[in-house]
Amino acid sequence: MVKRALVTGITGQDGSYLAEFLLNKGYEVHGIKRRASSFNTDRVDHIYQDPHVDNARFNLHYGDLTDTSNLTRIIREVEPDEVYNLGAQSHVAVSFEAPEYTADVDAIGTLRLLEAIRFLGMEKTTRFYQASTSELYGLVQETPQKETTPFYPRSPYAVAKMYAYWITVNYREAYGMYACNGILFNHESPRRGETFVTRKITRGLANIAQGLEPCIYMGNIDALRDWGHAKDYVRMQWMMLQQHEAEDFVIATGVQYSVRQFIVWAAAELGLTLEFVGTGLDEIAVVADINGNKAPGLKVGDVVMRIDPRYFRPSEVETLLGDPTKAKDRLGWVPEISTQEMCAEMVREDLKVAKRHALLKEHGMDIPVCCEG
Ligand code: NDP
Ligand code: GDR
Repeated sequence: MVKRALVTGITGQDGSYLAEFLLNKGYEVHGIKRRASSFNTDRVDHIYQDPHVDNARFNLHYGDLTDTSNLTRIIREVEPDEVYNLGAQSHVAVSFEAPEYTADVDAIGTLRLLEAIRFLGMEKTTRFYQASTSELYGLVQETPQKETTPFYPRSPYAVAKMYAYWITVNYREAYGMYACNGILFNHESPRRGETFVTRKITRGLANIAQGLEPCIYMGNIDALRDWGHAKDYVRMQWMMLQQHEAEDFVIATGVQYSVRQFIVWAAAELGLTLEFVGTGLDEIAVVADINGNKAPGLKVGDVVMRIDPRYFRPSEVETLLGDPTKAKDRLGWVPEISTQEMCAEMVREDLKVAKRHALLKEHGMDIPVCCEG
């Protein structure tokens, strides 16, 4: 029997990698995409299958986590064996700007899905994965953070995700559902959204190296994160749904670095040695040395990074470090790609795009460059 999976957030970073992974495992994959005024399926276009062809195993449905009847109808039609709830307003800083929407999508959206499964009488047959987050630990109560570490959320996003975490646990306990939380620490890739810090750095520095923009503006570069690769993490999302009993797992690398260190690595991949000068809001990063020919747009002494207070958060998560021992011991999961390798891959991919944009610009085309985030 071919297994059927329904993935919310399929157009996002994780959704696209998970869809590839599940297709490779032989699944029929259904995804929920939002209606937008322009195409929003870039990350899954390469696995798109013509729905007019018989036995297409990749199907997209219009929907939204704020729409109960729509979710219920899709679940009834698809009858999924597994639901992966990856859809979310996932940007922490944006959640301070749009707290109510974030709660509606991230918290109540999760309840809507669980309740639809229960309402349709599928609670004993459909397995449910909830994309929980290390942001739950917020103001950390213990280091490293593991499954038993108390939560202390520090943003509307994290508070909404805390509701989603507990409602998932509650449906497991109340209705015997196979429902579990993956408490995932930050994970990145060349497909990472452009306004998250790693991608903002790799894309921004690649653009600067090609002379497309002068400088990146950053927030708290002393923040410490445990960054893994999204490809490693979606494998674990699937593994969590294949067990005898539903349980919650922390997924992390067990190593942390600062945002500043990530900037240094990304610059090094472009042949640049940086010197950080000044402190606080006046800190800048200056090019101290250049090797190779990846950065024709720069010379020694150029400033490539400045601090802009607009990127500080009203309440910040300063440090996160996960302990993935349970995932390793119980499921044999270990991350295969290191943070530094991932950074290099992201820079290489962003450099390809930047070079192409530089070429277009040279031939008189106007290239929009935006690095808000
Ligand atoms: P992305 O931001 O890349 O993707 C989010 C997805 O959710 C997109 O497909 C987006 O659609 C969709 N979405 C947003 N709002 C709605 C809505 N109202 N209804 C339906 N779908 C919606 O996130 P990631 O792939 O990085 O993360 C996946 C999940 O994992 C998220 O829930 C995130 O909070 C969580 N998480 C992520 C971590 C990370 O480091 N990446 C770590 C821990 C948890 P569209 O493309 O149209 O915007
Ligand atoms: P995070 O990721 O908030 O951890 O949430 P993000 O990459 O946005 O920030 C990481 C850290 O970097 C600091 N920072 C900046 N962040 C952004 N975006 N832009 C900047 O200019 C900047 N300068 C410094 C931030 O303050 C923060 O400390 C991500 C999301 O994917 C969530 O959905 C997920 O749940 C968590 O990871 C785990």
